[in-house]
Amino acid sequence: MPWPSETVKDDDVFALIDGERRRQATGLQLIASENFTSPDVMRATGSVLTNKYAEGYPGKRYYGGNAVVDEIEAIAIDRVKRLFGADHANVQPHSGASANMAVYLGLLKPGDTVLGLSLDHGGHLTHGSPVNASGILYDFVSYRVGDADERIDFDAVRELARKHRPRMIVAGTTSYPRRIEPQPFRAVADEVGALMMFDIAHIAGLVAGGAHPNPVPYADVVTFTTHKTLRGPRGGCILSSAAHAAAIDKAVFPGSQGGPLEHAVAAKAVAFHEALQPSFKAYAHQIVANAAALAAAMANEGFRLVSGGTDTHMMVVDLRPFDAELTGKEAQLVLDQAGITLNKNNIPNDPRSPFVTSGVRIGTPSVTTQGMTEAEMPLVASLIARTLRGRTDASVVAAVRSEVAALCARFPVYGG
Ligand code: DSN
Repeated sequence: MPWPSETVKDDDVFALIDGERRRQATGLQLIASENFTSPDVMRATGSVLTNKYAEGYPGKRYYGGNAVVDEIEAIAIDRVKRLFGADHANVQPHSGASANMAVYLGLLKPGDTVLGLSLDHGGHLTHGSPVNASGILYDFVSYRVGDADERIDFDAVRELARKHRPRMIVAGTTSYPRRIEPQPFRAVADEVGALMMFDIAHIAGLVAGGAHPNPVPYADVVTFTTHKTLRGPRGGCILSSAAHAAAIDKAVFPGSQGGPLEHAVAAKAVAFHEALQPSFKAYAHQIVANAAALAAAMANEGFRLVSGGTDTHMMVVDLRPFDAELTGKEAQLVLDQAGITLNKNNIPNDPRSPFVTSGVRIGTPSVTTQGMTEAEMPLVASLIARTLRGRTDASVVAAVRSEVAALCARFPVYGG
């Protein structure tokens, strides 16, 4: 029997997908964790591999018919190991959160003590937030950024580690604009006999492109998502030393996942291939150059950059010096109307709640994929500032919306 869609077209969903394509193409996409993935990555994601069950690993599956899938997954593993110089890779995690939970399941016992960066200082939900399974099942102790410089305070990390003797120390962030050297984390972990996990979800593409130090030689385990700066499909990945390989694989399947999404695994393989090309290095460095230029331009417009700037693909912007009344929530809403997409974000020690916030987070991976360079960043900053200054005047917001569309038309994603 044929599929109903051969005769009854699903105009509702496909019209909406087209609307989203238009939104992405005509607005500025400044969410630091997003990117425009390649047509080849999307082709693999939308392939017949979505039809296949493949519980297990290459050569050891619970279902027949996996000869082709085995080859695809083996290619993905080989490529990502080469990309990051890792001993072992598991490419099956459905997301970054799944990857992190699998690491905890594989290497910790419930109730073990773990150090992680506090969510409201730039950490991730899965680094021990009390509302997340990580914080419910494990005894997370949070470290924070320093009050004065808003950077990770390694003396404080060491002090907490000496006091709490964690089983694991988690490095990595979701809204922290500075480079993170892996060696100081390794030194503290060694001193107290802890494992070290580095979650490079945000910076995986920068690491792959040589624009951020690679923690793989220092960490016991490295986790990441494949869809942020790495520009692959939505998904997760775990790298580890050979010593932890068996525990990690067992924790992913059968420990916490069932059938892997082999269409996503194939798309990850495509993305790893793209990231192995010399041009990806230039891309990664351009993301960082664009973020530096945008941060400088934002400062010129009267905003305060948390920690004074950025070394990566993102910045966290304190709105209060620009306008004490303006919240991150209001900024996100009005910027959306102007075609500028970013997210509200707490700044360290924010007096406002995470639903309101005093800041926004801005990233440059998407606009860099579109081909924008440092030359466009002052205009981007001025479009943001004009919208926020004129936020109660619909004509200002509409005028910015037109300029945003004109700017994006000069840099058509997917060739227009
Ligand atoms: N939601 C992602 C981000 O935006 O940083 C992290 O999982």
